Amino acid sequence: MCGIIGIVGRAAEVSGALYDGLTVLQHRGQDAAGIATEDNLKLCLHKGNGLVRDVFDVPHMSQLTGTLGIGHCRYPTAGSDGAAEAQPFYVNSPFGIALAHNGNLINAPELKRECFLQDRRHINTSSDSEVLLNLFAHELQEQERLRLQPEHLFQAVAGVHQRCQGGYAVVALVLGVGLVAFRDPHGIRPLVLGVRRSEQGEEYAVASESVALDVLGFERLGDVAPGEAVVLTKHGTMHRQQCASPKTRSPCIFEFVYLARPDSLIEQVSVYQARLNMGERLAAKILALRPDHDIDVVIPIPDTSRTAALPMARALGVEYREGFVKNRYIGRTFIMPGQSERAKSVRRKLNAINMEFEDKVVLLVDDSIVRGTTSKQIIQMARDAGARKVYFASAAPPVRFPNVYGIDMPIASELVAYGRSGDEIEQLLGADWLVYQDLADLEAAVRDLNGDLQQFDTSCFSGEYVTGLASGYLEQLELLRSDDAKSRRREKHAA
Ligand code: PIN
Repeated sequence: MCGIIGIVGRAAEVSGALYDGLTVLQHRGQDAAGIATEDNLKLCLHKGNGLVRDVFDVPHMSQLTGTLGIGHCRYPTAGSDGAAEAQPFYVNSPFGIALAHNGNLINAPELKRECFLQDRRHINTSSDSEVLLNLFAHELQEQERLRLQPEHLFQAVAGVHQRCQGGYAVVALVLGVGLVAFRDPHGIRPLVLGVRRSEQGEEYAVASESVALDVLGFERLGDVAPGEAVVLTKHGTMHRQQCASPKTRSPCIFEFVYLARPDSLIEQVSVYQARLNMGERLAAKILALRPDHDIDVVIPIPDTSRTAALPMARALGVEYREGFVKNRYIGRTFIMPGQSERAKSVRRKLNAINMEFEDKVVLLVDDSIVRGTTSKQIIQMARDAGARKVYFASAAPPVRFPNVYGIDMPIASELVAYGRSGDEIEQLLGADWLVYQDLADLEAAVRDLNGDLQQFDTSCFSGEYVTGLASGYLEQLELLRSDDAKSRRREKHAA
């Protein structure tokens, strides 16, 4: 998962706004960041490993001149490592193109081969984003135009859609022309479009989440449609066109569970309201299973689950209390690579307030259970703090399958729910009762807010992949993504 942003401004340098936008999207990836701007046919690019605030300083920012540009913050997805794979990526031909991408191409190895054998293009990293950039560059080259019109960019995007499979939201800067933004034909990864009216005329922005538009004062025009491309010219005009044959819109449901900020709107759905709905539905399930429950108190595991825990407490007729304090200066555990580092980090990250647990039957609520390592430790912390019984509720169903569309979910064998029944997971985590949201309820929690959403990418819960998967794909992923493989790669980079 990554964050992307693109802005075509009018008067002021755009780099400050891109920087601010990236800091608002920082929750989508803390691994690396980059900004590319255009100043009179010159590409200005700076990128590196780390948080946005660490990658850019004043000298860097002052070199990022021009009124249009793109930005990226990265969360490691399949194969991404090292500063060389920070985005945006750049190719000098044709025209000069910089590109930032959120998602994952599931046919990247074949495309990489094709790029070389058919298009004579060398891909220098293992990043699928570099593949995507070269494909787009090739398709643009095929237009055989010196002066590009929006229609040529649309045709190039149509060519990309025909060759790429997977989840992708993309923003590219084509020198001398402007920006082009597009989303995969299933609309798995999010991308929104906004406008801001200045004295000089209209300014446009695209971003992974609407919260970035809000903060920069852009009015939300809506989502980029699945398969659609939006061209924002350097002269400040906007052009939109559908560039793929229609597929069933299938936004990633994990954005609503955990990835997106609650103050974002994705597919017209408030992420916050969706999480409230998840809490309502989970409480209804608990009441159906245990109408005479003995829960004394609902305690969220900060931060994401707070939104779902609030209505749960009300529906269950018990108090909502804060029982854990999180050290806000430590990053999300989800993001720390390597099992042992993760295991160590939980106690440093969370501390219990004993008085909220002493002699009580507590219902802990989390947004999801992935590896189960933190959940297990948190349950033990609740016991150590004096809880009489510890129940655990997950606002999402069991995560049993890897994600292949750009979320760095562990491989199947590292998921606690993989191949285990609810009772087995309950035992392994050490909970007195474990209750999961049902998938139908999770889908309904989002669909209730936008009836047009008939389908979601629910692959990590259901094992159903909307794009289909080539045979052997998941096995390949095991090799690439396992914690062992990751630490081997880290050692290689450190050496
Ligand atoms: C963390 C949100 N959420 C907590 C992410 C832990 C799974 N984990 C997914 C639960 S926060 S584990 O609120 O954004 O800080 O199952 O892998 O142990």
